[in-house]
Amino acid sequence: MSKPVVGILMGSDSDLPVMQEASAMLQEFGIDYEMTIASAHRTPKKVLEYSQSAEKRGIKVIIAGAGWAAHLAGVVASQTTLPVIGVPIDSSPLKGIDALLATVQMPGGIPVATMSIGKAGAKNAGIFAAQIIAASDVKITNRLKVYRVEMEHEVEEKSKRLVAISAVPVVKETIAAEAGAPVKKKPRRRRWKKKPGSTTPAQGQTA
Ligand code: RP5
Repeated sequence: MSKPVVGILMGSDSDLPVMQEASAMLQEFGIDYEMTIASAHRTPKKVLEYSQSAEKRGIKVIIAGAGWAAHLAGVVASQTTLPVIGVPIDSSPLKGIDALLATVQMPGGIPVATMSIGKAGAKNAGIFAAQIIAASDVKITNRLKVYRVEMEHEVEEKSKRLVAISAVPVVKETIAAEAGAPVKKKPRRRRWKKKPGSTTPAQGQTA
């Protein structure tokens, strides 16, 4: 295995189910990464050592995920000029809003590229790290392009399945019309005529 170019940090092992989304994307693009637990509050020395040595060790991007008062990404960013991607994790009673604000609200001068809360954010962190690596690696650029095309096909497949099972006629007709197919005429509406002297309307007669 070659040297890792992306470092994934997380505040606790309880963050792993979320942060695995980031590593899965890096695997998909064939990017080598390392993963470890380091907490800005519980193991601050480790965070400093990791961030200060990352560049020398060949790391190009750091992804940092944490929940609650999530200072991890910001502290890492303060110790390195490598790009830092922050993932707010929804592990607290505030469902990640606390982590989002703690990660995104960096003072001017020390940026953290903050993703959305939770699994989607971790997934995007993996893709975004690949995009940063791709700026100087055409192989990764091409893999990202293939990924986009595959995603487009997947959505189209889902759309076709949805149309097939759709029970709403107007949707089918609109789609058929857009595809150039003849649109079925709407059946004439039944009209009801009141029988003379009756309060109940008679069926099937036109006015
Ligand atoms: C944060 O506290 C971690 O990132 C984690 O999301 C949260 C809870 O950690 P545990 O109590 O589960 O270890 O620092």
